Amino acid sequence: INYKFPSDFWWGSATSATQIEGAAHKGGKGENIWDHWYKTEPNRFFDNVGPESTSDFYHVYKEDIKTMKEIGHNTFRMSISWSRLIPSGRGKVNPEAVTFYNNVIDELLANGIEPFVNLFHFDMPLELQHEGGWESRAVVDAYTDYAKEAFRLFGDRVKKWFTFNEPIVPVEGGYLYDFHYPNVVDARRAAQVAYNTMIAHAKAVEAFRGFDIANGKIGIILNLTPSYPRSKNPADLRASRIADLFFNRSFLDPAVLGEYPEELIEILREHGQLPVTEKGDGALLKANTADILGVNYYQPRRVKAKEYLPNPYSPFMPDWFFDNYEMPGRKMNKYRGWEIYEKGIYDIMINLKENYGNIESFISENGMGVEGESRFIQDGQIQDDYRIEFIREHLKWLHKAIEEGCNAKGYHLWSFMDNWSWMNAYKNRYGFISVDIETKERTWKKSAHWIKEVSENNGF
Ligand code: BGP
Repeated sequence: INYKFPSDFWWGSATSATQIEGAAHKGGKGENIWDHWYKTEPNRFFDNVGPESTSDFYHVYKEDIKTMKEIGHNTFRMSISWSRLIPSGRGKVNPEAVTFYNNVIDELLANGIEPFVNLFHFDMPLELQHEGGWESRAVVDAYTDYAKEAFRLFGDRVKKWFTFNEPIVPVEGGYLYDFHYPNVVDARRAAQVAYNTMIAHAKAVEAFRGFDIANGKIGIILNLTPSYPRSKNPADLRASRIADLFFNRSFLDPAVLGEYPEELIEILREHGQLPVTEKGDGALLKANTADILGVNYYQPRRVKAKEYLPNPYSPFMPDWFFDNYEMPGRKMNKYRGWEIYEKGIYDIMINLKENYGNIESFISENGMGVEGESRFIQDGQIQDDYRIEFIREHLKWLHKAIEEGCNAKGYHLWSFMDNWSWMNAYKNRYGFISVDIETKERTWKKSAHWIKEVSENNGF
């Protein structure tokens, strides 16, 4: 074995409630923005497939958890659906949801798999979105109550908690670039959404500490996309620094260091984009930094200085400061259209070590989406050698980071099985396990056999 990982390394995979549970209108679940958006604009979704049944985890979780054990998982990342647990977002708890999540958690533990539980994966309860979603401080309070309810119900068994998955994505998708509901394009409102999400995070962390959960840790999951400049010339360097401020440090700094970067505040102030704050927010953020950080990494961001200056009369956008840069010769995942740059995982970890107190972290998502994956079926199995190579090359860089003292504790593939994804529905397949979307039948891909061996040997 050339690459041996620490003996307590976490091997697992990541999922989210909306993407795997299905039963969107069953078991007493309330509607969230995805159920609603699909109902009103089905054409936005690939193949007109919505979140109604997805991979049916709600009904077949036992079988899936058995498979997780068989492929060597010792951890599993899932999310709780807010609108399943508390159908209108605040108030009454749904007893069927409590039973469901209790069953899942107990089944995982009985199989020696530690649940990593995330509270929010893009799935705002519809009624709260109608109240203003993350633009509203009342919604922040409703989220804090929901988080408390989850800690109270499941904190005796769940020890790893996460407040949000990729909180920048609802900001980009819902308030800047029109790929999530509510399809607003307004940078100032986006800044408010980002800020209030961060306040919700800090309030949940504060509440968590009040529960005194033995050995419990709480953190946040961020999609960190290292921002690489085209060249070392000052204009390119500035462009990449500002992209980093907007898309990484806007959450990373307050979550881990307890404060926003000065330069980001200055830019927003200069352009009249500062969010509304409340007295005491600064102290709240400072006192409630994360214990643990999940890192989702798919692809880097490459930027260059702006070619044409933005029209000063057009509405402010982060893109005023940089252009995306298509580096010649970069390696692409041609089945998904994303760049593959394995060393990015190492650069992220070194940055966390050098600038973020070497916070305990792990890869909470990394993976390779493939469109039309059934074309790789041979002998009844998807021969996903490309995925094996993808994972292996990323793990090599993670291993190097660990050898150099980075505090990286685990690796979670996106995803355990093929699942429904936001606008893309079942277009991009990510799983170790393939799912027939008609019959819901599961089949191991070649990578499932491979990860079983890697996890059991704790290396390769
Ligand atoms: C991440 C999300 C996941 C998942 C993944 C793959 O950003 O946290 O929920 O969807 O991306 O993306 P896609 O399905 O669009 O290829």
